[in-house]
Amino acid sequence: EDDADGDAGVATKTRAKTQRPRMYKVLLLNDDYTPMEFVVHILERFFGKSHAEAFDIMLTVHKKGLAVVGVYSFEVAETKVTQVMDFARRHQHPLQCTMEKE
Ligand code: TYC
Repeated sequence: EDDADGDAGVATKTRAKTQRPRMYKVLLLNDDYTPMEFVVHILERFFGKSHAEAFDIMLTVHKKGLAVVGVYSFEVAETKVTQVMDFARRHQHPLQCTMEKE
C-alpha cells in the first residue's frame, strides 16, 4: 500500500477461483440410411452404453432427430466425434456426430 499505484490505500484481495473445465455435449444426428443396429453398436463401443441404453438413445435420435450421448472435456469429446465419424465412414454410412459447448 505505498500508493505508487495511486489506489490511496484501497486494499484489493485476489482469490484464485477454481476453474472448472468447459464441458462439451457430444450429439448424434439422425439420417435415413444408417442401420439402427450400427448406431446401437457405436453407442456400446465408443460410449460405454449397455445394449438397452444404446437402443433407447438410438430410438430417441431416430424419433427426435438428435440426442446428447454424453458430456465430456474438450479432448475426450473431440476423440469420440473422430472415432464415430471414422468408423461410420469406413462402413460407408452417412452417420453424423458433432460436439457443442454445454
Ligand atoms: N433413422 C435410421 C433408420 O431408420 C436409424 C438411425 C438412428 C440413424 C440414429 C442415425 O443417429 C442415428 N435406419
